[in-house]
Amino acid sequence: MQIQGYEFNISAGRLEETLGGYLLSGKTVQIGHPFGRTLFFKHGWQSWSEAGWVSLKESPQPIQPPERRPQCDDPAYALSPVHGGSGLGGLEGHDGRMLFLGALRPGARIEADRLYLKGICDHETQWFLAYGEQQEVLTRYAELLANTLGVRGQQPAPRVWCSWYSYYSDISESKMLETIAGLQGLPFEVFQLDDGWQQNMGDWEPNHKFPSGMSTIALRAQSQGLTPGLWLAPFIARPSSSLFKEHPDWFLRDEQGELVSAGSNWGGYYALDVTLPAVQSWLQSLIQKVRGWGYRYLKLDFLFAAALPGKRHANESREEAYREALRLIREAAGDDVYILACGAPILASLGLVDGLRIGPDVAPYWDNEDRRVYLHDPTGPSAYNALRTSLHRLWLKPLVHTDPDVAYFRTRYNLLTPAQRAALQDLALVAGFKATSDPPEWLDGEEREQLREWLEATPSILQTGPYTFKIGGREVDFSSWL
Ligand code: 9PG
Repeated sequence: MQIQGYEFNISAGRLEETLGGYLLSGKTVQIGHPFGRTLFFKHGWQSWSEAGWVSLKESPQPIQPPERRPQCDDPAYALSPVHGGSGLGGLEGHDGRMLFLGALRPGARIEADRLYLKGICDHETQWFLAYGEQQEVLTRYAELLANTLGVRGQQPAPRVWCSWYSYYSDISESKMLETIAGLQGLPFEVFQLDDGWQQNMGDWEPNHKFPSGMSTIALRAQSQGLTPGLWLAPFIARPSSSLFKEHPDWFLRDEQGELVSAGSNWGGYYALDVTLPAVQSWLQSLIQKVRGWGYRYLKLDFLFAAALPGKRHANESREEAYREALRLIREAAGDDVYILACGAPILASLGLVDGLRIGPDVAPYWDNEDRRVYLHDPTGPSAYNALRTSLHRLWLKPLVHTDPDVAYFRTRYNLLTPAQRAALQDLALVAGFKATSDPPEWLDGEEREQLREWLEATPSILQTGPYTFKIGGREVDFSSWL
């Protein structure tokens, strides 16, 4: 059929017109297109997975080394010879507009080659098909997703201080109490402890560096008007953890009964089978426990692990299993707890979490070329990788708070140029989520003042093109960084 002057050959169960495009239904749908080896809008599976335009002229290259694949993108498709993405995707047409296909439920794959754009799902679903300007089709898709998956994060996102991108896991009670004290006079709303407080991945109890227990930090933050925040990775555990040793049968295995690896850092770790009733009650008590310690902002990380391919106790699709586990967590946390999902399958998290990390980790340096170019891995920590993927996920803004990761104000321990630091600061403004990890004592007077002004500012944000914005009166163009 003809759409916007182009001939597309559509096969789908049903097709009906909707505002801005068409609704298709079926487990698989296929659109023959006339654009040849054009650009493909790839949308990676989870927070850290690549999102951006890639060329169909080059074959997809598997991420190296293989052990890293489970935590980079959907490992089910790590070796796919065809370009693909998760949930949604598109092709650039001859006139620069976009042929777009997006599923209205989680669990779908989009594939593209020089002849077809395909949608593949393990269950019946509806799809939105459109041809138009990138901004318009993505905005319309977000509206449709809001109806099927729900929306959270309507109030402005909180301003967060997070311990990761300065101290990494080298945190302690005394250091954190000092940091909280130093934050006085800076308009933060959340003080979030990151990785480094726990005994082990899986054993979510304070380690020896937090001798008075986790409530101490929470109380001190609160007494200074800050919401206490805590990082945890509820769906994973290391083999050295007591959790794993006591319950090896709680962990996800493949058809052969072998444990499914969830990733290779920390000497490797495994994923819980979140459909097991015993695991579900363990998860709920974990969340109630940290709530009891006083934390009201939870950065839940490595969430993809619950949706990895494997054989589960309950016969649900993997993204349904994940979504159900998130629902149980939300129920245990209560509605007044802010949940930031990180390393999280994107579509399957919508409607259940308040904030969503939309890119890989930033770093105080621009590129991670060894991994990005030679190992075909665009998910390594770097300002560039974070900026690129986050920019291609801003269409999610009407559905959830979109977290592009922290911005830097410090020059200490930082290789970013002033312009690169400014790009990350602006990215946070356009994404609507402001966070930093800069310890106040690392900032000189001028840097502290810049941070304060940035935290206080509430400029109007107008998107004028895929990569161009008006922030207040200022024109900002991110395309020169891409
Ligand atoms: C804490 C960090 C921070 C950060 C998260 C997440 O080895 N890896 O592939 C790997 C990927 C991401 C990652 C850490 C390790 O970062 O995004 O903000 O919370 O965990 O460990």
